[in-house]
Amino acid sequence: MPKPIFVLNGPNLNRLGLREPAVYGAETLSDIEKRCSARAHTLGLEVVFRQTNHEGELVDWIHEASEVAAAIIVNAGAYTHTSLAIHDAFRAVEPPVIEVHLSNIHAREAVRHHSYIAPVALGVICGFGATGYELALEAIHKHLTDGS
Ligand code: CA2
Repeated sequence: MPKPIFVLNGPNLNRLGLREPAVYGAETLSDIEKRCSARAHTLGLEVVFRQTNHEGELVDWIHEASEVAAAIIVNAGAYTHTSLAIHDAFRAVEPPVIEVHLSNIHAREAVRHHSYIAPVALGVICGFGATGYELALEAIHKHLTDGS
């Protein structure tokens, strides 16, 4: 059986669609999950889609993904900018990692410009809203298919 792509979401992303639509868009995380499942289906991929507000749970899921996933797409929310623990977890995994953000973190406050994940990721997609998750699936599909 082919390995799934883990799509991991961090803190507060369960609140998407409820506030700050100008920054993060109007779609809920459930809408984004549906878009990911549909896009994955067209690419012949399977997605495991999760969200947590807890740093340690995210670390546990990264460890789990390292055993069972073909790749990891991650929007770690604010932990992106703060978590050495998540950086260390990603350093130790074999599957390729793509970092996604709904907003363009580089056009926002300086504290959001640094990512602990970017140095251990294959690539970073930000600023395209929920479409970024689909772009990440396309990128990972191409990477897994031809190594690009
Ligand atoms: O742009 C992104 O995807 C972020 O990862 C979102 C995080 C933020 O801390 C990062 O700097 C960039 C925040 C997600 C919070 O989302 C909310 C949505 C609606 C209401 C409250 C929070």
